[in-house]
Amino acid sequence: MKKKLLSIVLCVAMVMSMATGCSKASTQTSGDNDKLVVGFAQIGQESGWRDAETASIQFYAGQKIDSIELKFADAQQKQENQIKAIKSFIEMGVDVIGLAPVVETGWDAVFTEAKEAGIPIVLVDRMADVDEKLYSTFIGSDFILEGKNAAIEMATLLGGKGKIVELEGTVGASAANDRKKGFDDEMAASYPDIQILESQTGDFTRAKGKEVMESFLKTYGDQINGVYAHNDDMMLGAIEAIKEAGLKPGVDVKAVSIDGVKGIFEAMAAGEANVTVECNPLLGPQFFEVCEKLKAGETVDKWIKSDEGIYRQDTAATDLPTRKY
Ligand code: GYE
Repeated sequence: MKKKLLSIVLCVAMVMSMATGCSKASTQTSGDNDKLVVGFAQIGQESGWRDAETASIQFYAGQKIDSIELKFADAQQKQENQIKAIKSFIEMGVDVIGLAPVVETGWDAVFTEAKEAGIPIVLVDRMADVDEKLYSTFIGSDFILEGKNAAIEMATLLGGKGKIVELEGTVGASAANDRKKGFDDEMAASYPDIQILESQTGDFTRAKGKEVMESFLKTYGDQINGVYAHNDDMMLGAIEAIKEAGLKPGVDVKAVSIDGVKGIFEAMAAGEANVTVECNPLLGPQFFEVCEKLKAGETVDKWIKSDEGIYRQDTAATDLPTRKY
């Protein structure tokens, strides 16, 4: 209950800061100078995963209030808001800009502005399709591998044969493009008897995931043997739709998704989902470590990969208490 109240207060605060434009990003500061000043342009609050990432970043900065000043902007899933936020960070003269790019393309101009101002850009959790010289590093996952692993898990659940539907993430997002590529390519290459009936975006949200699954169920009914979702939130929505259609998620319709949020572990423990391929959102410590290095003029690896596992129904109940997000 307390948590809910806190998130409502946070939402209101974020919406208020957006209402006056992204240049009014929220700031965690104690008023000292000589700190590491970081601007972070977050995507929004579309999923439990993203809330966990935001919390990780804000918590880390909050713990180091004497040495870190964090300017945080929530773009409500709009690229134009992220661009505005980056421009305002450039104007403020921050040391480093962190960005989780909502979509892959369209960043060249604003990244060039940052480069000309001498401010390094750190891509966090999603990639941008720009020249390597325009950003310092990407901290995040191998989405193609996640998609491939999801395909192998689905094929195992179906015994190599069946019909499935796919719920894609946000159109144009690297996490959606590559999770689709990894999954579809692996299916085409290794599992000729599994047919992808249809694939549509659910925008990484639970509500959209449910809505799209409802329409898949209307079209294909009990022909659907499995659903692959690019994130757990969409799967949680799809599970509701499957139940409302009188089918058993996890049994009649196998469920494989990506992220590893608590909600999907609960669903797996209840037998309503089968597998989640982990994607780590707790990137705060790594992010600020990289920012410190960049401020000190050190070079960093171009891709700092996350270490991730695969979790299945059989261990979900014992795994659940150990999950951090
Ligand atoms: O999987 C999804 C989120 O970019 C890796 O974005 C991230 C994805 C994550 O909304 O749940």
